[in-house]
Amino acid sequence: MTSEAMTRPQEIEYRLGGAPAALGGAQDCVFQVHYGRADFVDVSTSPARMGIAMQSDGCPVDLVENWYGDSSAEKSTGSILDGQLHYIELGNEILYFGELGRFEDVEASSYQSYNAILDSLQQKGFHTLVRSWNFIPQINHSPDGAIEIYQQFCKGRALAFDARGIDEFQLPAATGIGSYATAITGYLIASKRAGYLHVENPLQSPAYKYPPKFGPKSPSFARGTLHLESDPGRGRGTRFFLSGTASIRGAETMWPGDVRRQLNTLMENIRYLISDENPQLAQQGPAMNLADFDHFKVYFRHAKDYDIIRRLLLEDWQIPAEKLHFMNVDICRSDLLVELEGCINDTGPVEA
Ligand code: 3EB
Repeated sequence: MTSEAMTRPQEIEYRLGGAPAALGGAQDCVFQVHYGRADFVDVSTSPARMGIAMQSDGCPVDLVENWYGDSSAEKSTGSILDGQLHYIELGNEILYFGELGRFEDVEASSYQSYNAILDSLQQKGFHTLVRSWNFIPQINHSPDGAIEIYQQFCKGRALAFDARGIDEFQLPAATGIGSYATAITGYLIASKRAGYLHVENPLQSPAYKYPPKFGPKSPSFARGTLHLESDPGRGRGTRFFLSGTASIRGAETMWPGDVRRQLNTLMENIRYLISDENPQLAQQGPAMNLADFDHFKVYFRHAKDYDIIRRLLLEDWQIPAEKLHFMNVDICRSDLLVELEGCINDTGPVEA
């Protein structure tokens, strides 16, 4: 057996909703994402599984992400758009996964996928978009004379939100990042529950207000989404989904070509976003800090930058090695070298 075959995948956990396991709420794993070599969808297994091709030639990726939900919640599954997208509905929570766009006609196909998801959510009564992940192959490529693939995707996605009358304050936390697949894939969660707050960062322009030089339609996402659990039977804790965060101040990329300074700037962005200095968070539950994160995913453009990024995160930012998960992929602006996202599963009780 090769040493690679003996290595076990790293694992991370997310909750669709419901009480944290620590409070004794029974939880089932209903969905798994396998970050590694290949793109695939398998709805015949339990949990349903999806693979995302995030492994470059130089940087192995073997990460399993487990999504948990209340065992007692009623479950129903199905698909939309002729099986292009699947959903798992679990009481007040829902998760969609599959193809979010095709490579032939990125804008139209992304519009179609998002439109189908938003239509399905509306029919089922899910009013709150919580978090989405969008994996976009050849993200910086401009087909002859056209805008970049990422900008085409952003346009299709934004038009779908516009068409449904979803305003900017309802946009979820998100990631939009490169991949090695042949289609745009991803997953998205939504909820019927109250207590979700989409958060912006005063250090950064809201992405949905980026000027047109970054693309004809701005990216549709919030910097983070906080959930304040107010139902005493469900734990009174908070969860925080951090969007992909890069070295952007205002709307501009800071420190092109300098990966150390980009990492420092993006970490300052995260620290400020989650701090009580952020006016949106000052009155919302317990203070959060970097040590509360359960994991970070670290996307980096150049394989050669892995060592320096890892060392800075461990030494300067004191992030424990086991919380870090690295993927060598392209990032939505060609001058961005590194981007981080993460999740806080439970910051502890909300003050009464
Ligand atoms: C940025 O701040 C970096 O298009 O869904 C981060 C998170 C980024 C989400 C998306 C893009 C997206 O603009 C890029």
